[in-house]
Amino acid sequence: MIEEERRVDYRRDEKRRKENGREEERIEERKRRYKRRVEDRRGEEMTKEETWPSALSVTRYSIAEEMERGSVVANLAADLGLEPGGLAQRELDVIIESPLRIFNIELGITDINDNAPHFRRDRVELDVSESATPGERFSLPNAVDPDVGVNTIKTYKLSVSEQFTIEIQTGSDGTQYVDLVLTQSLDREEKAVHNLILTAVDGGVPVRSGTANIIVRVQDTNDNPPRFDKQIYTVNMTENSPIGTLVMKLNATDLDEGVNSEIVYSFTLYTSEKTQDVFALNPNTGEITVKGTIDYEDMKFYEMHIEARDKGIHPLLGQCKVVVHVTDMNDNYPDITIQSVKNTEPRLYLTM
Ligand SMILES: [Ca+2]
Ligand SMILES: [Ca+2]
Ligand SMILES: [Ca+2]
Ligand SMILES: [Ca+2]
Repeated sequence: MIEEERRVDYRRDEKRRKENGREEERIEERKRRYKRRVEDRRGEEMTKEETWPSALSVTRYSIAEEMERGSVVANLAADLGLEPGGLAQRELDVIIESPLRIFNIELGITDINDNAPHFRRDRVELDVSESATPGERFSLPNAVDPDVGVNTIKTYKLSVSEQFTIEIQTGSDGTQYVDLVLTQSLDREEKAVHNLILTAVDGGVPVRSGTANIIVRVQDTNDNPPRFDKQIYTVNMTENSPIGTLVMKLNATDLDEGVNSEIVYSFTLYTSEKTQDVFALNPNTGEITVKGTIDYEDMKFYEMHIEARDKGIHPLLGQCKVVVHVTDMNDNYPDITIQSVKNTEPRLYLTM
């Protein structure tokens, strides 16, 4: 184990030595080149135009001698109009007049972490179906940070969520792409909107970050049937209740949204024709009203089997039963009813 570490250390040191060697060679070569240039020009009558025909502008700085170490001389990037990305390493020629000498100076310019990661769109709305399956991915915007190296974007973080996480993919050019990944099924009826915060973090010291609000709107699917609050409703009705009398109003509920929650009521096939002649059911309001004669002597009770169906593309339904008990109005008193019977001579019936 220790032996292994030593070997790694040795290799690292050797690599560093090689790199240093190469660097020294480069510096030596540069020194030789500039020595030749200075010698070539020595003795010539040098004017600025002749010496630097391609230099369109000359940037001069005056530096007082014995300036304190670490003093800021100039903002070279701003003066030369350079982007931070192009600043990592620059070669400069420095001319000192009388006597004329030219120095080539290589400046290593250190980027400072003065930019925070920034999202071009700080609010993103995503529509995700309630029926989306865990593992589904949705693209999120990435942030930009004009700094370079460690000072640019390092990673992304997502606020705590039970249903979502992020996965970062790195493109061939090093750009990071962020995917929102569903980790758990959604239920619009439980939570219709998820507010998430995506944070881009850079690797600078101190760390800087930028955020974007990710608003996930859960789109409804028809996953709830209409429900009645009871399976059986019992109603007492007196016989001969006038036509139009309200028996009851059904009120099934459906937790879904829009047409997925709109309900249509109807009698099922288990409701007899006779019952359907006596009672009317409004398909939209769920109101049951009297439409025929309720006669105790004819029927002591009626049974209506009713279904509520939603208007979803794949409709779901709920069922209930309404039992109407007919109460006799004439328990103790004789009653005379005159009935006209078709195609026969009028007759008088006396019923008790
Ligand atoms: Ca930065
Ligand atoms: Ca649901
Ligand atoms: Ca529904
Ligand atoms: Ca739903």
